[in-house]
Amino acid sequence: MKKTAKPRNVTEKIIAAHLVEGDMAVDRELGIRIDQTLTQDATGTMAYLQFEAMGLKRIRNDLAVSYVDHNTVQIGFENADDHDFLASIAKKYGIIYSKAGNGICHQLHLERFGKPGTTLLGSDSHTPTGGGIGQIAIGAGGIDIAVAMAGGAFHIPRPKVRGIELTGRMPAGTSAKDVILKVLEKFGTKGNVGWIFEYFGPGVAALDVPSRATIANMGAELGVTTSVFPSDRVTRQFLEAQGRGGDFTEIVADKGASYDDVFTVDMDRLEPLAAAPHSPGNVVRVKSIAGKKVNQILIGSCTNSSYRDIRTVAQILKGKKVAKEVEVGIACGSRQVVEMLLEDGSLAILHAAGCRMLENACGFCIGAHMSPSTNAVSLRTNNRNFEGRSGTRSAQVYLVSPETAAASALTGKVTACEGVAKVPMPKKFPAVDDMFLYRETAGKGVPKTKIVRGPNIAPVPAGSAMPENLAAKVAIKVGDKITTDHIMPAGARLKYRSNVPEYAKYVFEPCDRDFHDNCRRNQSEGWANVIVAGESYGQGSSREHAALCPMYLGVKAVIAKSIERIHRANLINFGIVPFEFEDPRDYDRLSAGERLEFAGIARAIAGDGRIEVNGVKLRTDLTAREKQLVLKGGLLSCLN
Ligand code: MIC
Ligand code: SF4
Repeated sequence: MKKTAKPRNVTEKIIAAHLVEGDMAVDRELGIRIDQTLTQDATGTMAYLQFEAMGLKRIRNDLAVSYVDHNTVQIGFENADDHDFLASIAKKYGIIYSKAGNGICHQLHLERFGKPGTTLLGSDSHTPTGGGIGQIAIGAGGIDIAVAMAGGAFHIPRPKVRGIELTGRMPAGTSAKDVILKVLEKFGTKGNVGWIFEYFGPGVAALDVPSRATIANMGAELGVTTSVFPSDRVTRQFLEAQGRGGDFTEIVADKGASYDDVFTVDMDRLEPLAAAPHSPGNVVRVKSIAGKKVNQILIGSCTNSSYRDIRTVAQILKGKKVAKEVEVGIACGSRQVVEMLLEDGSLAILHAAGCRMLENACGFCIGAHMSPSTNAVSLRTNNRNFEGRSGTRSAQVYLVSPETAAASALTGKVTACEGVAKVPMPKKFPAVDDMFLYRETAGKGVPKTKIVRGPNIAPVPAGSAMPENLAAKVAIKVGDKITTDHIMPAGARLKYRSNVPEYAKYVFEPCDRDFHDNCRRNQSEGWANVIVAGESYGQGSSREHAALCPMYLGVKAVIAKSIERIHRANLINFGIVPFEFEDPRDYDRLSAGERLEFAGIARAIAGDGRIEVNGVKLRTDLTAREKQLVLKGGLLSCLN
């Protein structure tokens, strides 16, 4: 009898088509080919310095785009110097460059470049936004992007695929943001490492691409590898309207395809939700906080800045004024969005309602501006509300849908939206591409280009090989759910991203201002440094600086109850061992300042990853590839 192929889900199809190392049925780690890469300026400078160090003439993947959207405030010379550096690198190596003001990387990539069925690797944790268009789109550290641009594979743990079945239709006043908040309510921000969430079911067809992108985007908060939607009729219409019908491929799960687990969201029963301070996983009903006085409302970010989102807000605010005491700011995701809002009169509505129109950039989302006042309540449509990320430690930030944000703007209090007309997907989106540079030399480059390097661009520091025995001190002991915003703060410090010695001065600034000096002192006395942490260490961003700067300060190991995916990969890429406690209760037995003797650490890493230190049993579960990275002092040392 003829053997019929096993039915496959969308994830399996795309990964199988890109597999270059490993066997999907048996191996722990898979190597996949990367078609497209994206960087943003805050992580891009390092990625390109690392790419330069590889000595290639041009990029080797299909498409690389360098976006400038994070550091656009330009107080002082640093940001502008970085932009010049990025532009010159792009020109030289065949990368498309998106100028500051063009928009937010994920929104722009979805509109202009994302292609169903391809792989996308981005130096930003919200790269999975591309899952909304049927891409396997993954966030990673800058050095992984550099390797992918050089044609190298990217390694992921063999995914477990959770099918998220969408049934029913969203009730009035709810939207995609409420769907992903529902998923976050169920699965939280920890414990999802290694999973891919794939959306399926009858409810999917009713979601337009921007809504799918919102859900895939904020899947990053779950800590999953990525999230993905099928590429279907809706995807085709979106691409055709973008003038990119040729980029469409249908990718849907086969009949009878299975998942490792299934969770159903009955959208008929959805209600407006919010993530309360200080975690995207802290989900509450909007009803339960209704009437709370609000000081600030900010709409935008890569989660909710599409034409669909801002047009919805305009419909709610039409002919009305925002409440007198509330500050309302709106940042569109791209110039295409702005152009459409100009054309259909939405911008005039928002202006007349009393909104502050902000630049098409990350801006408020990363605390680069618009910090709220002391103890303020700020309602935002972005994806993260970690303590202090807004720039104001005492602020209470709630994450909500654009519908809830707009309804609340009118009352000055948390208010659920009772309903608003659905924004029809435009038949045609205008191509507003003039702030993309070097498209004509994409993939080829202009080799003679001189790289512009201002004084803020410092060389990438090198790692050191793991010694046979390690004498270390616990430089800091932190608790559970420490985010990369705690480890390497952004906001006012963001401008030092291309200058590791300077940026390293602020490692753990929100937790312990003496961390840098303590590490330096330990280093000068011949000790290595160790970080001790609780559950889910390194949540949030892909910023490799949260590993690179500690490496620069002599950190050789992190000992935690658990470590999140991207951060774990970044630690390994910079030669820092990610240890976990065999018995999490032993966390209580280690204290800050304690001396730790790692006898035979290199042997343990090369072997089964187990070691006993000061009577505490630790383990690190590394693949053969990862062992090499840690032993040699990181990825750059292995490449050179
Ligand atoms: C974020 O949302 O935290 C960021 C800023 O976009 C980061 C990247 C960075 O730290 O530069 C991310 O999500 O990876
Ligand atoms: Fe930018 Fe915020 Fe999106 Fe990060 S989450 S890419 S800071 S808009």
